[in-house]
Amino acid sequence: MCSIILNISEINFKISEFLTNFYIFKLRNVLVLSKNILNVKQHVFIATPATWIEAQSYCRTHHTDLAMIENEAENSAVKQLIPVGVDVWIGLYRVPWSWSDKSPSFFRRWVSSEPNNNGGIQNCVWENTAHMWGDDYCNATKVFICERGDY
Ligand SMILES: [Ca+2]
Repeated sequence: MCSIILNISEINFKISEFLTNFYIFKLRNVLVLSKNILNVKQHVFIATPATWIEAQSYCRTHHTDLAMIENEAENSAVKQLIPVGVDVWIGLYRVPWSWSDKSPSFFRRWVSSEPNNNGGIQNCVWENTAHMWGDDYCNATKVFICERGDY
């Protein structure tokens, strides 16, 4: 039988070493511990403007769903696809804030003035080229980001 006794400062060092060598993030409903920032989803920019519902339908037919952004790595991957000055639909909607597949949303990245729910009916979410988010009318037409992935 072998045991290792560490004092508190050694334990703190081990924990900080652990945290700098691993990433912890939520993927769907699972907490993932990884040596690398995983991005198992592939994101696809769709340049044809559509309402949020039309965009969701298109993504589900041709890919997996509208982009559901659950961590900083996924937000960066999506941002890289957005043309400068363009807002895109992502798969987030209100009541309460949920992803397109009805999973709860924990990661958010709102513009400081958003969500303002203008008129009380801005229930769908766009992302801009600064990868910040806002709400808008779901029947507004925007280009959009689909995702596909095995999860
Ligand atoms: Ca708004």
